[in-house]
Amino acid sequence: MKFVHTPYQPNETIAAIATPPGEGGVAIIRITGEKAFDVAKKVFSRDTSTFKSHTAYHGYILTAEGERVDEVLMMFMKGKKSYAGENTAEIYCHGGSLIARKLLDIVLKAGARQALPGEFTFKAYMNGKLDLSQAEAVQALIHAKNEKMLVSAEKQLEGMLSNAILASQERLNLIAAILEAWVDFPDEGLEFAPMEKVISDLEIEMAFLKQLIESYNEGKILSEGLKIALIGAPNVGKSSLMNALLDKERAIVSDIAGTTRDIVEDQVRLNGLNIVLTDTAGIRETDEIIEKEGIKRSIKAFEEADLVLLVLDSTREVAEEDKNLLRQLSSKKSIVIQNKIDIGKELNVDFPHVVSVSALKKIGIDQLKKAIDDVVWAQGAPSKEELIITHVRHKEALEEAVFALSNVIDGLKNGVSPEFITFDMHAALKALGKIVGADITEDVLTAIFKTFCIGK
Ligand SMILES: Nc1nc2c(ncn2[C@@H]2O[C@H](COP(=O)(O)OP(=O)(O)OP(=O)(O)O)[C@@H](O)[C@H]2O)c(=O)[nH]1
Ligand SMILES: [Mg+2]
Repeated sequence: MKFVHTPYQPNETIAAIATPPGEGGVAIIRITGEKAFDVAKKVFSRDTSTFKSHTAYHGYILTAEGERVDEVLMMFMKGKKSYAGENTAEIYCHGGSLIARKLLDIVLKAGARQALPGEFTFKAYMNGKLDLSQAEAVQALIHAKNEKMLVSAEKQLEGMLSNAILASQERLNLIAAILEAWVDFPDEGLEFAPMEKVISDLEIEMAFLKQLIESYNEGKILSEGLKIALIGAPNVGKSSLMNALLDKERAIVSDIAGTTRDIVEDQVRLNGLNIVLTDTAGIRETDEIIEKEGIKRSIKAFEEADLVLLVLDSTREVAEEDKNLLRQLSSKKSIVIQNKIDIGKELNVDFPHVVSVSALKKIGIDQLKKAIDDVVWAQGAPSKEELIITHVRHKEALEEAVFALSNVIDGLKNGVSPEFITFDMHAALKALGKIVGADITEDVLTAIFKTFCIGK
């Protein structure tokens, strides 16, 4: 593979501060590449020629003029036995951002290039330490904001997804070989395997891939979080509930119907998930031009939400406008909330998830949080053993594979010429290969690695 157009050049020696910016106990400067040890030798106060791999040596970093800049530990990691899978030198220096920056400049002057975002991981990928899905897992691991995402990223890093994909490819390869035989030996081909068996094997494989695609519903919630919209008629207490869930006075509350005119958004962590909460304008018939626009936005928020909280006022009967909204809910994950339960009474609503709360008195808020969890994980929260995909790139590759396999099956059932069938079979295999990084274009690679932080 050549990398003419991407800024990631696998043969170059690169360096970066591998620790986060700011002050800390230690900072690490990582240098990797063919010339890593030469660069390290130039900047270190000791003779490095006898350095053993994976052993720390004490010394000083010197400027080109021989001036001591910092007292450090230096470690060499030879060959494959490093994160990037190539010669690596690491300098452990004092953890101020200025000092680390200064040392990095010295290292760069000694012959290394500043590493690009994710370039160490890119090298690990190029040097066969990780496949692409594992490289993506490194990124997911760093950014994991909840326990479940962490577990899922760890499994992906261990290669659980890669292994599942490779195993599927292996099974499909066997079928592909049979189909090839049909092309090469059309007369005797059917002796290799009966058509029904080939089709049923393909169907089993397709079901497996579809199940992985399905798992993205959960994977997306873990990796990206959840959008929750508070919807309802005016004055039912949506803004009050927003504030209760956020535990701060974020949205304006008043007893005037039509207080909230625009969308109010804020983030909160609920049950270990990142949630974007959206408060909306109360929905009713109106000729008032600003309110009309607000209601338009409410409807948009409703449509975009992953979960809808429909708020009712328990001090009054369910009105026609409430009923209208209730009817819309069937298309969404949703919970009906009977608010103002401190002064109201339970309404007669027929809905799977109904929770009574008082946003004002903060009654029932924990039950609501629990109900949110139940609805989000209606099919069960992902268990530790379950393989779930959390990258949209993987989902799209799987969909491509399923599409190609369905063409293969259709082709077989309809007696399409074997050449076309094998073409689709290869397309399916190729699509799966994208997940682990086979046949990946430079653009895709660059797009993946540039989202990483510098120094990883
Ligand atoms: N007693 C009681 N009053 C509440 C409760 N929740 C809200 N209210 C009151 O109901 C009125 C309306 O509350 P808001 O939160 O502004 O209602 P809203 O649904 O955002 O209204 P709009 O923005 O106009 O659509 C305010 O006077 C609140 O204090 C509750 O649980 N109990
Ligand atoms: Mg409001």
